[in-house]
Amino acid sequence: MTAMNISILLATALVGNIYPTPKMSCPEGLGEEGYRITICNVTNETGTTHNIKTEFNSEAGHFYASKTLKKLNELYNGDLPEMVLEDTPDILYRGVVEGFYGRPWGHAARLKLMTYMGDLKMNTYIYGPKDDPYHHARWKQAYPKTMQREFKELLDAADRNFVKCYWAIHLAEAQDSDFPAIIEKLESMYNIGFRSFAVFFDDYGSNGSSHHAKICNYILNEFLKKKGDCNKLIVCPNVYWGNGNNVYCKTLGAELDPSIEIMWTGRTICTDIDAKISAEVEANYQRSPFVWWNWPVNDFRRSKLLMGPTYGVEPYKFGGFVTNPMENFEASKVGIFGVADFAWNMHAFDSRKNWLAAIDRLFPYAKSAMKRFCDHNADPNEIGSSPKWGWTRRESELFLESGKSLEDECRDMIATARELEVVLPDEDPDLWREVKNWVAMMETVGEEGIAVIKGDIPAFEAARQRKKEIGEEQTEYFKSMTFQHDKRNCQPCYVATTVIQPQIDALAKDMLRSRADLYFRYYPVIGETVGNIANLKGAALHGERQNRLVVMDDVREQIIAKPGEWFGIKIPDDSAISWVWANFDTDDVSKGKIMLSSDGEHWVDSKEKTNGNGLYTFKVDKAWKYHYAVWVNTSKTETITFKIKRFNVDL
Ligand code: 14T
Repeated sequence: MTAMNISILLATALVGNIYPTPKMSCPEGLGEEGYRITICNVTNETGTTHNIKTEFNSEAGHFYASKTLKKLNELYNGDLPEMVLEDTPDILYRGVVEGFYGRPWGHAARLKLMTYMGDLKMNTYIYGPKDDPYHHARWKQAYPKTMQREFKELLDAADRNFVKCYWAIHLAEAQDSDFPAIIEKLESMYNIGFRSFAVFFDDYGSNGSSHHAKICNYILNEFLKKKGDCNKLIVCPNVYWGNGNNVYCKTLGAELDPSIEIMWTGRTICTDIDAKISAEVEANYQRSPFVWWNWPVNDFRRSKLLMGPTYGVEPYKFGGFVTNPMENFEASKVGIFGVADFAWNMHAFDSRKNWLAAIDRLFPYAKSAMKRFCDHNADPNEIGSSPKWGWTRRESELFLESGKSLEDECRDMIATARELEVVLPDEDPDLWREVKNWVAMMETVGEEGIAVIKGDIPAFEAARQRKKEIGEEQTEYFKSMTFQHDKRNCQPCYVATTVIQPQIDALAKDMLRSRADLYFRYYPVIGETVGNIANLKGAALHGERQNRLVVMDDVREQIIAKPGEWFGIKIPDDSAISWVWANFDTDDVSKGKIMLSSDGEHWVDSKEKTNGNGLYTFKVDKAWKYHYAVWVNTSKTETITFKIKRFNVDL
């Protein structure tokens, strides 16, 4: 057979069926990990013989060719068509960084991950869970014997799947005097069998980039080069987000040996990534960014599972691309599937197709149920929180596109949850252990929805009670863990917070309008705007609660305050103000005053001044039990005009 380009027909058959999506042809060559499969069919009286030739430049290429061939065989039921298929990855380092806070995955999960990564042609795993004391807090200590044994097994599994298994050491607090201890620890990891090393400096005390560069260059020259059989050193800097246009990043970029990779999470810590900022970072780092993508990690909001589609990264020539996943390993497979596909073939990446294919492949026993489940578990922003930590992900898209009524969807949520409650414990016990409270929550949200649609107050209250119990069970589970950071973020669990729950809440509020006692039980007013300024009224200005804050954010109206007019925030009697932050667009507000009160009748002058730029910020002694903080126009004659950038009080 003469070499030919794969036909459009064949391309259509493969795209969306084989993951990561093959390239079909590689005009620039196969590269290190690429492969070529040539199938030539000979038919005679006895039948058809498939002559299959595979070409590659490395054992990894061979491994990937065999993975694709296996899939082709499944797809065509053994009856392979003639083809020349060329395929090579876009990104050299593709994989997973176990870099989250909270309970580390554990050995069994990691072993499964190696096979999963091999299947998805990912080649890089970086071990660096924050709560492994031997990685961070007590890095100088050697691992206990059992963990050493587990690492050996993990390294074997990684080898079998052509995964480079990195061990990361967290050295944010290391000093020059620690150099011998660093080498000693790396030596012990080398002896266990590691040949790939990373150094992290994130989130803890910084000694500055020159010092960080010095440590890494030292490790490179005094350890890795001397060993001679290790992979590239990967570094996570202390400032790992932003465009790199700062002294820390530029110095690191200039002083770090050019062979060392520098990690980067995007413009912020959890974020979409566009090509423009990637190019800026490349210039400042003096090398292409190695992306540590904080998706689908949920350590900052453990109440939500992030199982929605992968999207939001613009193609770029990245040095590497690894996903930081959830502590829920099984649930993370959906996101890992997306990242694997993107990192292999960025331009062909189809977020929706990839997501649906991931669910079909991962959960063949409950395809449509799991689609609904993932659909409603996608956005990290729980009820009452704001997206300032963790960006917004689209949630409940399949529902929105379906044009179904809320009632129908609620019924399906109930039915789906009941199906999963029956199927998952047998079919996928590991997944079941991770998600069972979220499944129960989906059922209960459905029940709450049906109740409010019918105007059935007792059923609504029963659903609310059950939600509380499920949430408490999840909180207890988090509390029972023994890891350092698990204690910090013990949250309940939430489902469908972005699309479904707000619709239910709106109906519930309508239903409870004539029942003030119930209304305020389920929808307590946590902070409210008070005052007498004519154009500062209305529900839009009600203080929104964000954890311990009551906030008026980004009020758009121009406020016109005549002499004696005032506005501010009132919080309930059972709490007390501990901090006031009032930020205005003009310092004209300094002609007025911030006043405090416990009862709304007796007022004290806070005597606080602005910073000269329209910002008041000061601490309040909680013992005074102030429930009001307001700004008053105390001038006798002058009308003061301003906008509120933000006015918040801490409880
Ligand atoms: F090093 C990094 F690239 C990075 O992302 N570090 C941590 C990471 O371990 C964590 O999983 C991730 C998502 O929460 O974000 C970083 O951790 C932070 C960063 C913060 F600014 C945790 C809390 C913060 F306030």
